[in-house]
Amino acid sequence: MKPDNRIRSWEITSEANFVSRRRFIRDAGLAVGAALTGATALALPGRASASLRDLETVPGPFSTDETPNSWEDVTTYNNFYEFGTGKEDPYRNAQEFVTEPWTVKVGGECDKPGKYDYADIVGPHALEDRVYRHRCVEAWSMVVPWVGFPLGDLLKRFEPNSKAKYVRFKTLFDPDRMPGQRRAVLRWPYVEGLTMAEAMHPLTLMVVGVYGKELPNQNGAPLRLVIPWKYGFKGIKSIVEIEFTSRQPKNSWALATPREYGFYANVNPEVDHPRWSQARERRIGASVFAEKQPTLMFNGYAEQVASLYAGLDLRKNY
Ligand SMILES: Nc1nc2c(c(=O)[nH]1)N[C@H]1C(S)=C(S)[C@@H](COP(=O)(O)O)O[C@H]1N2
Ligand SMILES: [Mo]
Repeated sequence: MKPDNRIRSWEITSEANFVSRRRFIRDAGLAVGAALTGATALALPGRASASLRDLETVPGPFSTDETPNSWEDVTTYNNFYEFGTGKEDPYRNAQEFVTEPWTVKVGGECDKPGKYDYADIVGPHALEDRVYRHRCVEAWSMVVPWVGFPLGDLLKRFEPNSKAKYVRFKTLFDPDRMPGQRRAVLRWPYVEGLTMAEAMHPLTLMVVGVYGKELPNQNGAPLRLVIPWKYGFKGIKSIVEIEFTSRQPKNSWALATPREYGFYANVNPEVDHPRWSQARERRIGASVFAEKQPTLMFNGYAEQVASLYAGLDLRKNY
């Protein structure tokens, strides 16, 4: 598997920047440093990367060669409403979240339903490094070096039957452990869904880590989805349930605001959100003087996924 001294692409780019940026911030003072780098939350307390386990990984396909965002961008600028609605809230509020033991209930239209613990879910799969573009519906983006394995390889093990047309995912519901769930900002638990074709697509990842380390809580520990051609909200975090269904499942953002968010949520610069344009995006961590950059059809993964939507009206099916 991975030789111990293998250097991954980001280790010579972002991690090096990360170290020098920290030194710079320490020397220059937080306010000045944060203003110049566009970085956020650099002085917040929390679990350092050093306390997260290193994962044994192999290089995976489909990685972009764009420079990954820093560890700090990826782990302090998050959306995870179970831990608050502010971008730094997940980092501040998820540190004490305990993800061991972790059980996933699998059911619906399949021949191998059951309760599987984390080791059952992850154990048989080789963990891959995949650097993906990550585009939030709020018109910002990052580049993230995820660690995971193809979701389809996992789903096949549960032997979905011929009635399985969709897969539905559910996040943990536990307001004692997820303080954001004490407020009705969304209907809890968070739910998401994919068509079987989307779920089985080789780009779709079950993610267990980032930057070669196990997933920090704020990024959706211990298991979350990443579907890189869709808006970030499809990437449901802290998954405890997987269900194969014959009918299109509801998803949290479409339930909350159906006029604004649909089931598909494919990144599409030509279909605006009712309240803002989706044509351009702000790259987190870029200079505060940088221009927004153009958003790419299917977030730049059109070659791989456009055929999934042949004949579908993407304006209606947003
Ligand atoms: N359970 C759950 N999953 C979630 C969210 C959430 O609030 N709750 N936010 C989504 C949104 S809007 C985005 S952009 C991504 C953010 O992932 P990141 O914080 O790892 O960048 O997580 C998605 N998954
Ligand atoms: Mo998002």
